[in-house]
Amino acid sequence: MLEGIKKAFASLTDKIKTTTLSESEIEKHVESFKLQLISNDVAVDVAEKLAAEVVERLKTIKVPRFSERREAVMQVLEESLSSVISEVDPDSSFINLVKSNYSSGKPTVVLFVGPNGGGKTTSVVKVSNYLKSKGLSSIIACSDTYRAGAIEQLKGLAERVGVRVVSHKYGGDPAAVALDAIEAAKAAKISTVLIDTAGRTEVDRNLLEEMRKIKRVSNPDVVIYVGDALAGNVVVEQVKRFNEYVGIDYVILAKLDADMKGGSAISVSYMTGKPIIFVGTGQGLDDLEPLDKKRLISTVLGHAS
Ligand SMILES: Nc1nc2c(ncn2[C@@H]2O[C@H](COP(=O)(O)OP(=O)(O)OP(=O)(O)O)[C@@H](O)[C@H]2O)c(=O)[nH]1
Ligand SMILES: [Mg+2]
Repeated sequence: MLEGIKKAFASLTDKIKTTTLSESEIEKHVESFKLQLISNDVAVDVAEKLAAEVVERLKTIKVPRFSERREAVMQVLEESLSSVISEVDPDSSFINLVKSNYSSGKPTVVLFVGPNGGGKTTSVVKVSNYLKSKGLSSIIACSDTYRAGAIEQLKGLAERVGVRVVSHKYGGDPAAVALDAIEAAKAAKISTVLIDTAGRTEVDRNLLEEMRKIKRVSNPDVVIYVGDALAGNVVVEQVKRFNEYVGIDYVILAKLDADMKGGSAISVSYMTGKPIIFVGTGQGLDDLEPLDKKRLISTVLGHAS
């Protein structure tokens, strides 16, 4: 996982940790570091910002001894990475919102959107499972009435975590399914309604209009974009477009476990202003984790705990 960017950071550290280098030597090494980041799907703006910060901060390091210099370099890289990644703690944001809505008698409505095959349906069920682990109930609306097999897939996954799915027929109105699920949640005092939707691309006008309609009708408290880490730079562009169309609050980056490069995890929050709330770390329904910024940075810098 994340081998590409790990390598970029490791080779930069190797080159600059041992001796005190001239400014032009540092700049040369950082330039090749920047290109390595870009080739591992780090957005160009983010790679440039990281490179500029690293150069700036390295100039201020004046420690002659090897071990101290290595530590100082690591700290520079850590701080630079930290300035571009933004996390949000699901427990203090999302879970707290669910709890406070519940205590005032209303369900929290969460709308999941994203491109085809990004990981929405799996992530919806994972989030339901996560809520369950916090003692919170949920119901899922199958608002993908479009793709063949979508209802059966969702029901099959939901059964594994014991959560109820509200569905209509294929070809039905996805917004009506969402409304039904919201009514069912109110009647049964269920704390959260998770709305799974059909995959769509940012160029498909009809499906984008439909997504807007689902949002208008269901009036969600939270909108989550689910994207595929393997899509790299494409994720950044898609989050921006989806945000323009429907407005999103958080990103779930699925399939991080399979991502050999790592650029989207580093770039997406900085480029879009939307924090990553969870990352998908496998196909199992427990494979969902809050983005732990410290751990991500440790992993990238190769001293994971
Ligand atoms: N390795 C890995 N696979 C994942 C992860 N999340 C989802 N997948 C797999 O990705 C594939 C697509 O996932 P879905 O949840 O069906 O994606 P979707 O966005 O609902 O797809 P559509 O409804 O067709 O748009 C499935 O085979 C999932 O098992 C993850 O975090 N890691
Ligand atoms: Mg789906």
